[in-house]
Amino acid sequence: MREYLRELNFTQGTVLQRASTNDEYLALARTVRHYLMSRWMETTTEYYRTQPKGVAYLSAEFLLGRQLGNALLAADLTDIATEALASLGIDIAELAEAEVEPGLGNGGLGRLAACFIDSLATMGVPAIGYGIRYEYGIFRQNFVDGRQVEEPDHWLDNGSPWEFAHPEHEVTVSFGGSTERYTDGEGDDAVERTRWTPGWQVLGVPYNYMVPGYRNQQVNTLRLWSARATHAFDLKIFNYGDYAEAVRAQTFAENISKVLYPEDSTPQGKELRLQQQYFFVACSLRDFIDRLLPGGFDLRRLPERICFQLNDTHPVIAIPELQRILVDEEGLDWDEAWDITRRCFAYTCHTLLPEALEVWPVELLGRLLPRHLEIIYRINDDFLAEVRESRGDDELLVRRMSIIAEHPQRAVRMAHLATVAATKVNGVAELHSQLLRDKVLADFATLWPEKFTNVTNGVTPRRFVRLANPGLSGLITEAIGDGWVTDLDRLRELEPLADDPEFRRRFREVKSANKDRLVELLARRDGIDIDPGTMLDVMVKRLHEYKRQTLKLLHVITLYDRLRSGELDLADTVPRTVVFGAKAAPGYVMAKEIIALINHVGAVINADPEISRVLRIAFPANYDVTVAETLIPAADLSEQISLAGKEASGTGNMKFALNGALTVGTDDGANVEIRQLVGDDHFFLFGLTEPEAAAVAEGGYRPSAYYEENASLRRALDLVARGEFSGGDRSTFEPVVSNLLGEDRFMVLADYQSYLDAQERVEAAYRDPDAWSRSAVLNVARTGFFSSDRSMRDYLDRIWHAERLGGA
Ligand code: 26W
Repeated sequence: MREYLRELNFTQGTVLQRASTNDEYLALARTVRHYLMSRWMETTTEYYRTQPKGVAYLSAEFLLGRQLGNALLAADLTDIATEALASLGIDIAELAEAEVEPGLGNGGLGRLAACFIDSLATMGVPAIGYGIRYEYGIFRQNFVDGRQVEEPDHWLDNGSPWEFAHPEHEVTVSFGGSTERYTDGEGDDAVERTRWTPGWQVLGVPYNYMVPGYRNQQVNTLRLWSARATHAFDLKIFNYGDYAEAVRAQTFAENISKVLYPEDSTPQGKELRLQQQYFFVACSLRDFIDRLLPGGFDLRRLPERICFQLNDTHPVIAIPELQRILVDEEGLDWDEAWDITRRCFAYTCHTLLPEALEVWPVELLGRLLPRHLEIIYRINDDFLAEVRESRGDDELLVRRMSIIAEHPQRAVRMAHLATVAATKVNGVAELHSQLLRDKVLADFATLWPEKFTNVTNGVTPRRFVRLANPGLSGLITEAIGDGWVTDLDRLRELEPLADDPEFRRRFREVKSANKDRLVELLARRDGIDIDPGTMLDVMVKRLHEYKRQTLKLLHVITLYDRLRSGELDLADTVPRTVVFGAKAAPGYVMAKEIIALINHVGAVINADPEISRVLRIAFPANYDVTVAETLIPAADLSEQISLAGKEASGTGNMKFALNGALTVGTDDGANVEIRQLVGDDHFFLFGLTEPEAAAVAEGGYRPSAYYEENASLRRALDLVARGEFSGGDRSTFEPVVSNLLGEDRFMVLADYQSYLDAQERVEAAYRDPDAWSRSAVLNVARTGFFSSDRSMRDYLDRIWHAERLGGA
């Protein structure tokens, strides 16, 4: 308390009586930060002193969510802080609302990185996260006439108490220019080398964030890079007297870390994005070599000290960068350097969609990073020679496997580069890893079967159960003690309690209180009115055609249609609230149309006085980590309905199951493993399997056939086509309808009937609250496997072979 007041007075420069909520928030954040500081320094010194093998998680995205609650929890200060503030008349919950979450990621991949660094700290693994400190994170979503409008995310505006800038540790990063061969040394010692003369440079300033382990005295570091203009550069121009040009140059440099690209799954091939990727990776490698290794360290031993984990292809340019450092700067010969480079990297693939695999046009890469392009060519030449040697002169195979694509333009396939270089390549769920081996990277898996492995994703139980669901956490702890927070397998001990009527009753009480919290949030935040007495049916994730929000919507429209026609009896229908949360990439036209359609359908249904008693749609704008934390614990039903073979893993699916929602889902991604663990009786499976979907596609899929044969599907689509949800205008949603009827790349129509049947089973099950809550409790008890702590153990065993210090 004394600490808090001191922060308020001396750092915030205000007094209790006049402090704003933001002042109060900042003061508390600084107090907690102060408390964690000595542990942070100790952890860092300990790593430096013992020089263990560690992990550097390279990721263009870290979707952290709010920091305060997590820091208080990790430091075990929540109760003390709550009481102390209460005695000053301050409501800690209100103060926590002042924090703007750092939205430095798009979705699953960025949130996964955040879960992983939490687990690494909690497990005492020597690890550092490296990424970009975007000045603007993921855009804020607004709806105007039901259509998505993007606004910039000024997350730094009110100050960011969790970061520590270290301009004195700036790193210089070079771009452009040209390369030349030269002879180094004389006579017998002479060797041919390459010199890169860059065209321009920028500085990277590191910002450190604490990553506190859960009550274990460990605090790891997340280091995010911010771009600055070089001093020399602008000084020179200033001296020429061109002030405006100097300022322009500065802006140009600082643009690199200005904004997170909101594209998810469809890389745009933009130059600035490649600049971002090389920028953060070059800073991170330099930083690791110069600052985390002792002076004079022999880089030939680098693989003994570090594994650089590549979070998708975004940081893959690190591979030629390390090779360049070893060959051009350290003077190692190519083969020795390549052997070292290969042993330092591992690659995680997060997708199955061919269009999500990044490629960089040779023209662009060569202009921005001429030396790296040469290195990539050499890597490719050596690699293709290896392929020819082991597989004979199969030119088709060579062309398929080449790091360089020739069509539609010459381009570097980053996934191939990563696969060739990495010690290990992993997918993010069993099915996904299998499909990587069998399809996406099949040629590589044939050549190097031992390179491929799986690590099923996980989520941190600290944020997504302990913090987000205090009610359920209390109930669990009362039953089995609090060891589950760092050992989630112990949730198994709850299994017998699923048969205890009293435990189930209390579980329902918790769920119902969580719904009340959500109702309150949606009313306050969005002015949305929902009934906590209804089944809460939730689909939250990025808007993408493969995730099939339209399938959910067709179900809703069918319910509406049947209720209206009297085919379904209002009095005998299980009341539901269908909640959507989804951002669309700003350039993804179809996704934005689907958002508009959801909102328009919602407006019509919610305005119907009769039907809205049993069916409502809620689509709060700007779904983010903060909303997820209130929404997920309140959910009854979790929608995981991607076309089988398209969702690499999903991680929302895990969060819902762990919070006692039942899943209606396809046999896709980690759904497969969830269903295996919870059992078929507690999971609503529907839809084509991956091999079935592949066979349908092979045989020539005709969506219109389903339309013609299925009357209720026809009625639902016709309602949209006739303008029922667009004030009679038939043109508004014509693109959505004709896409479904004409192409339907993700087989929404093929799975429609199966989905409807599954939803009937859902409804029947929900009518028996006691049986439903039994299933819900079993979902919690049986999904401890999905802790990101377990994911980290798998990475340690299968990929990193790093050591653990202390830790839980
Ligand atoms: C713009 C280029 C680009 C390409 C791909 C940006 C982002 C991506 C990612 C691979 C998209 C992504 O977030 N993938 C998701 O990763 C999650 C964590 O592993 C999985 O759970 C999701 O299934 C997968 O879609």
